[in-house]
Amino acid sequence: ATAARRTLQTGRPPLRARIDLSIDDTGSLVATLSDAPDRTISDAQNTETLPGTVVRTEDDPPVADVAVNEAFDGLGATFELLLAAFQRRSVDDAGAALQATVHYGVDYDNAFWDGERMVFGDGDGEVFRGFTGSLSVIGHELGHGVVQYTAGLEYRGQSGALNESIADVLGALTEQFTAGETAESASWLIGAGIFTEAVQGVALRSMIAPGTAYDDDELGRDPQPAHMRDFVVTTEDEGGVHINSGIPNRAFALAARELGGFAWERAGVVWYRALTGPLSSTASFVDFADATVSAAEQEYGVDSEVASAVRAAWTTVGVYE
Ligand code: ASN
Ligand code: ZN
Repeated sequence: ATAARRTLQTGRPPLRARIDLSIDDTGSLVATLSDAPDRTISDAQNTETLPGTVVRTEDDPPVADVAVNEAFDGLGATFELLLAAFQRRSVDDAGAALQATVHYGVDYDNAFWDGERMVFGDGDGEVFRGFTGSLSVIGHELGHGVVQYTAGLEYRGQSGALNESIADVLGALTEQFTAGETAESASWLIGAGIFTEAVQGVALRSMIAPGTAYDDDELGRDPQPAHMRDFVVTTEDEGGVHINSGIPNRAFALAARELGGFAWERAGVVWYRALTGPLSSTASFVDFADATVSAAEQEYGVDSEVASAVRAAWTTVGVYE
């Protein structure tokens, strides 16, 4: 006997679907239809011209170029996290195709979201290896896409630091989801392994211990604060968006560790609800903290351990007194 079943995690028809076949308890063949990513990877061939030449699309097998496959797999991992944890269908929640360009520029020491696609440099080989080598970096860049389609947090000052922090949260969750790591066992590092051996440092940032990711002759000390008393007022970096993100990053990691288990299940859901709820594009840290507390109370109850862990985390980092 055969049975065809349609189980969509979102309850909506898929834009692009895959079919998984399995045998259920009664011996029936079950066909499960689920949402699937639609990825296109292009190669800028060390120019700064976007998008570059298409080198791998969704149904293509792996190619010889490692960066292409890392980008492809990283986009897939981020897509799976968004779907499994938040029932979100791609960056726009409408099944948008995922686009990335690799080998951008010459010795280019960064990766970015340009409003439409993820773009990855190869690194200079002295300080940085290629930027596709870290799943948390890929998840971070796609995370900027999610923020763009949701709260649209303005990229300066506290709202910019929240934009950066939410990108880090989605990057860390992508890595943890893919590796099956719990909040306790996870490293909470963003960009582990993208520094060369010449650098004294483990990663770009540490969410659980901001300010400790590197201490290097060339790069200097990791400038991220871990508490509001050390909030950095600066005109650089759009008002320190990559610096002050340490404060909300630590709040997330602390709440997730306090709750235990998989971070995307409770802390992640709370942060995602806050991001997708009625949040201003110019939200401050306190505004976002309030949004997470409201989300936790609505989802789990006013007296729930989730709501109290979220309140406690914002208090520990000094956003709440
Ligand atoms: N890698 C950086 C980021 O995604 C690039 C930038 O500063 N926009 O935040
Ligand atoms: Zn970013």
